[in-house]
Amino acid sequence: MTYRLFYSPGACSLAPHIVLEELGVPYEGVRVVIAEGMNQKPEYLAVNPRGRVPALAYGPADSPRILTEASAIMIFLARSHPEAGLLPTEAESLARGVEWMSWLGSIVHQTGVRLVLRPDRFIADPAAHDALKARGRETARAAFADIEPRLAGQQWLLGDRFSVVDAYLLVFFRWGNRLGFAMRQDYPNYTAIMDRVRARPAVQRVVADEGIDIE
Ligand SMILES: N[C@@H](CCC(=O)N[C@@H](CS)C(=O)NCC(=O)O)C(=O)O
Repeated sequence: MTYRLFYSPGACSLAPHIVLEELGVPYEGVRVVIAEGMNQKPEYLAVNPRGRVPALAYGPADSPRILTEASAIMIFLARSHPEAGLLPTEAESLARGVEWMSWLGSIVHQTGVRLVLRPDRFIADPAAHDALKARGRETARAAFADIEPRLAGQQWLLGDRFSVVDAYLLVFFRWGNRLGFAMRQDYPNYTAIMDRVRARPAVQRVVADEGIDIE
């Protein structure tokens, strides 16, 4: 079985993309470039009617199953390939990982970064966009301030082993830079972990493949 990951360069799909590469399993990356509106084309809506990335196709080639939501895809992949150790199995550590991914994927992504990058998705009237962007920036700033002390002295987010949550954190680190936050200067604990993530060969391959910059 070959996985197929539908992704857009630099989107939250970067995290499951990294996870697939880390696992070393066969997969095909299918580019669905949001900036070109490909996520709203009928071909992609047939895959994910919600019109968002990521989506993962798996199972029989002639009748694949589709899984959406970055955190669900990462949990599925990590648990399907437990030998890679990309997610803890012990109850509290696993719950910590899910706690992080839920918060990142809801509050930080949808009510922070998305408000800044896609205010049109919330209110069509351009007159409202500056206020939405300002609100999103404040949410993102508060999130980075929340993340930073929690990472003090940590080798990786969940302790002594790289996990899917570290891959997910890279998405937000990159977005922070895109939003003009001085990530390296203001969030040294966060940056130290991200430097370790970025040094991983699998991460370097995915960043090159997507053709993106992190900073
Ligand atoms: N809750 C979803 C959010 C997915 C999402 O919002 N993806 C963005 C890219 S980061 C997207 O597809 N945006 C397309 C659009 O808004 O048109 C997840 O965590 O996977």
